[in-house]
Formats: sequence, C-alpha cells, structure tokens
Amino acid sequence: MNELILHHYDFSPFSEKIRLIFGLKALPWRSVVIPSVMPKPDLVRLTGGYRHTPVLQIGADIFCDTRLIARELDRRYPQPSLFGANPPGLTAAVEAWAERDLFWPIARYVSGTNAEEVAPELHADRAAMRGKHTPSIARLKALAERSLGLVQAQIPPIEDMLGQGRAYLLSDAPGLADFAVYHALWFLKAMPIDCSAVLAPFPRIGSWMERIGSIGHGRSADMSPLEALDVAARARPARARPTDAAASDPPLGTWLALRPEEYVTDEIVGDLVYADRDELAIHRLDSALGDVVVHFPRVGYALRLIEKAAP
Ligand SMILES: N[C@@H](CCC(=O)N[C@@H](CS)C(=O)NCC(=O)O)C(=O)O
Repeated sequence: MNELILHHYDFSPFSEKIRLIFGLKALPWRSVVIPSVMPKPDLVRLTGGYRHTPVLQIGADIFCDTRLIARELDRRYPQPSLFGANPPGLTAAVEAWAERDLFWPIARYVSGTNAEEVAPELHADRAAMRGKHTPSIARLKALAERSLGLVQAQIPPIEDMLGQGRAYLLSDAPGLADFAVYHALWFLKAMPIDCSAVLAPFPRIGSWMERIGSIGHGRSADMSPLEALDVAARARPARARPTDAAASDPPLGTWLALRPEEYVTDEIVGDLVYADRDELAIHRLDSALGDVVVHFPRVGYALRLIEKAAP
C-alpha cells in the first residue's frame, strides 16, 4: 500500500492541522520538507501548479488543501473519527470561520509583529501570491496593530465554547473543529517573537491547547523531494470511485483549469476524472511522472472550462 507523504514545512499552521490528524489516528507518514516560498519546482511538478502548503501525496494521487486532506484521511482511516457524533456541517462551519475570519487577522498580527525577524523573501512572496507589491516594514507593523483588535474580539467566543463542561470545542473527544481553531492559535507562537500573550486571560483555552498539543504528530520518517517524485512516477493513480457529480458539473473528460479563489496563483490544468459533493479531481499527464490525479475540495476553488491544448 502506498505511504502517506506530507509535503510541508515546520512553521506552516495548515500543516500543523494535518500533522495532528496523523497523531490522533496514530498514522505512520513520510515527511517531505518543502520551501516556504516560491520557487517550489518539485512540489509544482506533482501538483501541476498548486503551490500551497501542505499537500498530501499517496502514490500518484495528490490531495490539495487541508479541507480535502482531512476528509480523505478520515475516509481511509475512520477511527477515531474527525467528526464524532456531530453533524459534519457543524465542523465545516467552525472550520470555515477559523480558517478565514480568525486565521487571517492572526496571520497579519504575527507576521507584522515579526516583520523584521523573518526573511524579506517571505513578505515579498506572500504579497505576490495576492497580486500585491511587497509591503514596507512600517506597513506590515501598522497592519499588525490594526489586526490585533480583530484577534482579541474572536478569542472570548472560543473560551465560551470550552465553558460548557466539554473537554473539546464540540464534544468530549478531539476532532477536526478543534484542529482548525488550534492551528490558527498555534501560529501565535510559531515565529521568533511570541504573540501568544493575547491568550493569557483565557485559562480554558490554555489547557485545551495543551491537551491538543499532547496528541502529537504520529510517527514520521523523512523523505527527500526526489524520492517523492520517484514514488509518483512508479505509481499509477488509484481507480476513481463512482462519480456523484452535481447537475451543473461538466461531463467527465472535460478540460478544466482550477485555482484557489482567494489567490492569484497559477491554474492547474487537466481533464475531470472525478466529482462528488466535496471534491473535484483532475488528471494530468506529466512528461516526467506520467499519469497523476490531483484532488481539490469543491469549495474555495475557481473553475474554468478550457479547450484542450493541441498536442
Ligand atoms: N485552504 C488552504 C490554505 C493553505 C495555506 O494558505 N497554507 C499556507 C501555509 S500554512 C500557504 O500555502 N502559504 C504559502 C506557501 O506555503 O507557499 C488549506 O486549507 O490547505
């Protein structure tokens, strides 16, 4: 059976969400450390253009975006469940809030506070990802100050969620909703200047974070980027499950270009091989790797039908 290969880097909060899922499910995995800024030639060879972090590789199947990676891991390894007895929609709602309204002010607060501590390339890369010019240090610091209020406004509701006699946000067992909120708060401590003082007045959050942190990351062993490419080249993509497409989806075989809606990053081009309520998967023929299938969540991705390029 193909190994779980995570392409990630240490200070990536979205990667921390997936590393904790490996811990909760006690899964063995291989760790490929990727650059935190472009260029990322080995990763992009696998994905066809997706440059975000993390990416999960299973043979010649490439899973992009933690919303899909989490659900794919839960489908393959259902115990313990990431959703527990809660309706999955409740978890998805908490995840969507945590990874947009909560996470981005935290990211701006931490990055601005650490503006002089991190490599200048990081600021340039993240601005370019959004189609913007590189901000000055003064602008980053001003943004950090403005973001602090938004961060502070959103922490008390988390303390409240832990105040109903539950050990975790939605129940007595840890799940995906916890990991989505945790990784946003975890980022407060991920850079040289620790920004976690904003959490000090909230004791329930403090002990919940300790409980989540103690779940750990499962068992990992390093793998080089070239070894990961070799795994993809030797494997064939898994046979697609029966498709459960929406009426508005293009037929299988249609050529598509996909990209994350919130960024101006490269599109990924291929033919549609699978669609269900949560996922779209496209097939690519790579000159070095052969057949690869790249999987995306449906939500959050812009999709464009294209003419197949002439051979
Ligand atoms: N919706 C994506 C967001 C991923 C994301 O924004 N990751 C950050 C790192 S934590 C990123 O890609 N930064 C730019 C990079 O690593 O190249 C997901 O859930 O995976």
